[in-house]
Amino acid sequence: MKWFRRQEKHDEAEELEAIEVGAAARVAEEAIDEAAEVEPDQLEEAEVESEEVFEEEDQETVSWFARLKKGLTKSRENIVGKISTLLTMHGKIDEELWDEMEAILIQADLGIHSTTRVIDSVRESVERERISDVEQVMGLLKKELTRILKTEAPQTLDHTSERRIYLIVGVNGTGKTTTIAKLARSFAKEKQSVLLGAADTFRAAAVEQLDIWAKRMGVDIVKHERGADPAAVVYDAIHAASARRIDVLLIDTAGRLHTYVNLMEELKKIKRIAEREKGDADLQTLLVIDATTGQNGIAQARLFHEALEVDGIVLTKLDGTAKGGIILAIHDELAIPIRYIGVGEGMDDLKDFSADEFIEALIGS
Ligand SMILES: Nc1nc2c(ncn2[C@@H]2O[C@H](COP(=O)(O)OP(=O)(O)O)[C@@H](O)[C@H]2O)c(=O)[nH]1
Ligand SMILES: [Mg+2]
Repeated sequence: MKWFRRQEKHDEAEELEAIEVGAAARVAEEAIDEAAEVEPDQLEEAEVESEEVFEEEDQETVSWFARLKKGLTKSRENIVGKISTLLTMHGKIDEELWDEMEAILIQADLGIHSTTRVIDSVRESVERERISDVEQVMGLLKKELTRILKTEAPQTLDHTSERRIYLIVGVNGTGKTTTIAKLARSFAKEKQSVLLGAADTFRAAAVEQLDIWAKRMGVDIVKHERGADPAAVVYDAIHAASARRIDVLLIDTAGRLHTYVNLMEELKKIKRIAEREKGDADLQTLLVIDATTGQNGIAQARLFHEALEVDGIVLTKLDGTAKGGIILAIHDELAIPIRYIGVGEGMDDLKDFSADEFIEALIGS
């Protein structure tokens, strides 16, 4: 990775760190200067990278489960590894064991609420079933984590609807554009027609980046010049998709504007236009959250959900964190279904979320 990209990631991480419910507006305002212009070499970099990703992908035959397992390595070591060691070392079920387990789950970002739920429930099973063998605790834990991750709502999006529009929203750097590319590729593989809408008109780089992906994937894109009204792009994209009877329209949006309030107002307007113009298409708003931002991602989700009524979450970069427990906190505290998870930068590193598969990859049997 080139230095400036490392730096950029670092800056983004710091910025995300700073976004909390009360501070969101101030942070977004401070961020404006950074967002203004694009370095020309940054675009070249993006192009080279896309090619690399494709070459890599062509050679990749690794199954999704293997990718998921590999992506969750850090979290597995941090959660399961530590708990296994604890169970072995401690050797008995007592108050201290629960306290230690609680500490492990909290530092893995499950959040206080889901941690308490998990521990209470495992304890209850232990008491009810009169379990004294510490080795059985892991099995109970796995069962409880799966239970929490399974909601009554269907975990996958309704792919049966004939025409779909996905509005992809989220803070900059979370992986919106990459997710769009990954989704476009997976839908195209299923022989569905795909159109991209470049409604992040705030940064020229954003349109360019999406344009590059569109070319690589051989899908069409609707774009306007930089600074254009994103709602107008959405309007045009929806009408183009409708006229051409396109199966899936994926709309990229900005993650940073002059003020946080501006961003939400713009996104609300985009959504209003999309609702009004969608015709017989099904509209879904997907919020992209970077798993490496931890509890902060939950604060972001609350803000976006409040403004936009998000239909589902795409949790990216699970491969980059040891705190994959965030997935439980999101699920438990927000009650917004997780639709897709990303475990790498490769084009095949995004899939429908399945609770069973996730827990199997994290804990195994
Ligand atoms: N490791 C990893 N990186 C990802 C994942 N998803 C996206 N990224 C990277 O995150 C960075 C920002 O992505 P981008 O799509 O430009 O974010 P946007 O600003 O929200 O559009 C890029 O370097 C992506 O390759 C993921 O699941 N895992
Ligand atoms: Mg983007």
